[in-house]
Amino acid sequence: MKSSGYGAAIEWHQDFAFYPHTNDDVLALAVIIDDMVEENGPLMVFPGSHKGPIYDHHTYDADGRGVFAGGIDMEAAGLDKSKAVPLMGPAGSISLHHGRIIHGSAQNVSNRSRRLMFFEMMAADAFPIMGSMTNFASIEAYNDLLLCGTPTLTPRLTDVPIRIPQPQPDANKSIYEIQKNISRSGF
Ligand SMILES: O=C(O)CCC(=O)C(=O)O
Repeated sequence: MKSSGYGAAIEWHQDFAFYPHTNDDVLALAVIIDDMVEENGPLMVFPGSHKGPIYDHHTYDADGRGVFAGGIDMEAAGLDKSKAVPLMGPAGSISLHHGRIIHGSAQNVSNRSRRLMFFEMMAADAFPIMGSMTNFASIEAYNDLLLCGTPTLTPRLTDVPIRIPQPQPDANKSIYEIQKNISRSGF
């Protein structure tokens, strides 16, 4: 949610960097609650970037010690943000983005709010390796969340790029808080 006038930017990142899975059949569905226009900080994506690498999402101190900061240093990564496209539409629309796609959103500089509700989902056989934001109490609790398909105890392992999001700054923080550790904003 971004309030009118000051809702903060979400720095460029890949969801898969937060929660690598055994395969990349992982996506996020966003329900657009307020009309999404250029001025209120729409979600922006780099088309095709879900087929590329997982970029470094760490920030480093003077001694080179890194901490997961949940965002990409765009300059260091050689990424040009003019290549990103906004996902806009009237309230009630949805957007879908792949877990590996580079995305982010600028500050809300308009006089209207910007609310999006995300549902993040994966194939039944894509198991989190680390960093899942949902704590599953048991395999039954995990299976209860299946929308379709068959529960399995056999993860599908595919050749996907992975980085481990460790060390974490602190447990149970929102993306806004995690990204406060980023040394250089991409917006
Ligand atoms: O709210 C946004 O603009 C993006 C949020 C996002 O990318 C995330 O929570 O992973």
